[in-house]
Amino acid sequence: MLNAGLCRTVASAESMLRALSLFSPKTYRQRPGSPGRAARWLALAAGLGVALLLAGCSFTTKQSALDPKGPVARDQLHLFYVTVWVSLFIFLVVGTTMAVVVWKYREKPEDIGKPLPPQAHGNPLVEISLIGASIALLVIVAIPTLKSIWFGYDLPTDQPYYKPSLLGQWFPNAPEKSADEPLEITVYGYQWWWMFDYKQFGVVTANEFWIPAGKVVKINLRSRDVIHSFWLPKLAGKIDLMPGRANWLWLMADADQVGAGGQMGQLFYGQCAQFCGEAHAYMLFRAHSVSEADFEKWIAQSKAPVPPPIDGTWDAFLKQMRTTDDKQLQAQNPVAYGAKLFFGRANCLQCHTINGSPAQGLIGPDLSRIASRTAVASGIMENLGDDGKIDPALQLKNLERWIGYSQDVKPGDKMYYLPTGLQKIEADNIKAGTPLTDQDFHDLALFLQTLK
Ligand code: HEC
Ligand SMILES: [Cu+2]
Repeated sequence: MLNAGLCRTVASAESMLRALSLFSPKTYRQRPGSPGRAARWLALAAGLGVALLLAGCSFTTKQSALDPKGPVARDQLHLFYVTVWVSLFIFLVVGTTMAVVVWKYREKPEDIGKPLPPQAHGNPLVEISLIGASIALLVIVAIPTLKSIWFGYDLPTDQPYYKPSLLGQWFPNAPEKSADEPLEITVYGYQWWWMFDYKQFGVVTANEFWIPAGKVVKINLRSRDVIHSFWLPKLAGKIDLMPGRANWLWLMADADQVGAGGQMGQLFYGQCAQFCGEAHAYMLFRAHSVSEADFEKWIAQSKAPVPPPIDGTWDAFLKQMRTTDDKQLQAQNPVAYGAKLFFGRANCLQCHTINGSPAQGLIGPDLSRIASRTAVASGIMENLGDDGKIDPALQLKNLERWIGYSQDVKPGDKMYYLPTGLQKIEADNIKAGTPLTDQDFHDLALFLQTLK
């Protein structure tokens, strides 16, 4: 079995090589089993086609590690290029030697039928020098690799180049106890979304996070279930989030990376880079790099409790909701009706948090400021219009679709399939004769859109 497979592999490799031997001597080409002229030209055309396709690659796409915008990614790119140049050198030397030997010692018409030349062992001097050269090349790669590892594992807060990066040095409202620390964000990986916890400020967000441009940020990497990997190609990565292990990394966006200003800032795109289950490919995230002033505003706004849709306290609002008629409320105040569903029949509060409200669920993303996000469901449904701003109509459509049909958008997602998820909630509502309708999903989405 194995042998036959091996033979077949060797045979097909040989015929592939033959197909490419466009310029082999006529005698060889005319042997039985050699591919015809058409096959050879086809092989050449395929090769050129691949080369053309590769030429279409861009270095500056959204998730290109070849377009760094911060010191860590720049250092990683430098290491990458060292490796590329060394490998290219090896490739050229080996490739050229092979090409010369194959051409020089090829089978010529007059050789056909002659016995093979004597088969001898190689030259010891050449072999030892090749081993020496390989070791030298590995050392050339190892030195910048080690430097890079140390660079990534030392918070550079004491380097003049990065000053001032300690919270107290640039953030007048920094909490007392963390004034001598850099900004820290603890990232929790979930199947299949991200939680970003700014413990120093008591602010939590999900799937999109905000950083001040030009400041060192320490990112603590934690997992709530399986292994994930944090990768923001233009800034830093990839380091794993492992259950039971306290990994971390630091990153910094260059000081000029603030986009058009405001809280949108400059967007950076990232994703989970470690296979983590069914919806792994849909586990994306985004970073907004903003000016210092906008970052402070963002923190202040994120700390503020969310008011209920009708003036007063949440308790008073929910009490009032109990006595309202659904149909009437839906017609008069769809946002309030959406909130009523959220805290009632649709049971969204068991998994989601809205800051300052009775919804304090921890199973799904924090929704306190869901309407300020540029995508829904960890980066897979785009809210941005062509002008690069959040398009409210598009966002509404995305939220509606996600709430009603999340399992179509992101197969396997836990919002639907957990034992307490929407699948179960819908089944219960259907049993009670009050199934959720598309209009309900719409009103829920309208309510979420008020959470800016
Ligand atoms: C069983 C727990 C659970 C329930 C109940 C639940 N969700 Fe979720 N929700 C989740 C999880 C988990 C995610 C993350 C899914 C993903 O992206 O893989 C999520 C994601 C979301 C998102 C996307 C958040 C973002 O950052 O883009 C929205 C919006 C949302 N839920 C709204 C709702 C609404 C409205 C309800 C009630 C109808 C609801 N959820 C009920 C668990 C739940
Ligand atoms: Cu993951």
